[in-house]
Amino acid sequence: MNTRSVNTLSIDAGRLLGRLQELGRIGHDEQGRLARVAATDADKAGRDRLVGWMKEAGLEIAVDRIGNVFGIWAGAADPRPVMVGSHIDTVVNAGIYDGTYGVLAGLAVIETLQAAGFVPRRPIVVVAFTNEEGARYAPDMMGSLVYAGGLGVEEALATVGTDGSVLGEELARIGYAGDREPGFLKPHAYVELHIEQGPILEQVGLPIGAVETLQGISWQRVTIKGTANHAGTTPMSMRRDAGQAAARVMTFLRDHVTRSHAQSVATVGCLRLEPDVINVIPSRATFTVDLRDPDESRLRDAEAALARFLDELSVEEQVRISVERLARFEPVLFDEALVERIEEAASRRGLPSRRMTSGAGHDAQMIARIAPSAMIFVPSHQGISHNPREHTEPQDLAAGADVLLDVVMQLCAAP
Ligand code: HGY
Ligand code: MN
Ligand code: MN
Repeated sequence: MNTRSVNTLSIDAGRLLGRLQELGRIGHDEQGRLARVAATDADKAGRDRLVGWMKEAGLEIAVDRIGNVFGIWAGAADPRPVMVGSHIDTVVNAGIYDGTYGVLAGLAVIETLQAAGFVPRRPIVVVAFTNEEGARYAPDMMGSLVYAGGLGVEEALATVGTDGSVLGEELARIGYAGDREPGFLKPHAYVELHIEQGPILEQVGLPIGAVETLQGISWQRVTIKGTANHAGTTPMSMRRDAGQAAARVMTFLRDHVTRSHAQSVATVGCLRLEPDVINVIPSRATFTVDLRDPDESRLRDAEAALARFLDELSVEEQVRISVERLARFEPVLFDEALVERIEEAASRRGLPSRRMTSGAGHDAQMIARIAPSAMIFVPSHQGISHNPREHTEPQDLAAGADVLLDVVMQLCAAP
């Protein structure tokens, strides 16, 4: 089998869709929300199901020390594998496609090539990286960051979660504290297929995005300490209200990014007030700030503007403010030759595509540190993601997987 017949093959779309639905039913919480949060029992259940499918495909299973799971189709001449994959951990109240689609489509690519008698020049590996979402342990994209050498594995394993758990203990508890050293496979290339999670492809009516860049990400946790006092007897002028101060930060962020540039975004996703009682002025506010921008200097400006605002705020509101950095990743440029392969593969199948920047963080941005990497996007209905209403049309899911198939075949056939 060689590349001439590269686009006569197609993945088994029915099996891919069935597995997406099946995995989407694994890991719901007591409120019925999909929550395969990293290193929880729900995550274990999803991992176990994925490993089962990998074994059925006859792949060698490897797990590294940060819990990244690899399905390896070994045996080729050249030792450096073509790597595909993404993550299967989710946020809370997640959709069923974010991450999971890239892992299951990667597995489908291997199964399709095996069934077609394709003999790859290189091993092909499908990977599910640990803790891409960062919902329990910061930073996000942690498993791929450790794999790429951007974070020490011991430091990562010692990370304390939002629930007080320790990642290394949890990975051991769920049976995924592996023995391979992160980075044990040096990819020839890494291609990640993912839903766009934004509105662009659907708005412009295109089935494929060739992702060439990924924006910068800044995560911080802010703690504001004021004074608890009586909600009824304390005059407004005498309050040291941590809740009011937090509210001013939230509106400052929105005003700052909307004033500065259409592409900048700011989110306060977590907010906790203490003592959280209706008639007590909050003594403490703890919240997270997620700032993102495709432009590194603009992102730095936003961080600096926030820091200045917090200094002024602490004086005006007579509160004490402390900030903890949780994650900081500069914008990433993907491999130009790989992006062109994605565009060409789509075009050969009659699928129009456009170049894009990813608004979301992805494992590809970390693996880009150690190997040529790029991403393929498919449309998200109404741009919705991190939400059970996340949806991509079956024909778009199949088309994206076929483009991945063709790119992988090209990479495995070329010297
Ligand atoms: O935060 C992100 O963009 C990704 O979903 N972890
Ligand atoms: Mn994702
Ligand atoms: Mn996500």
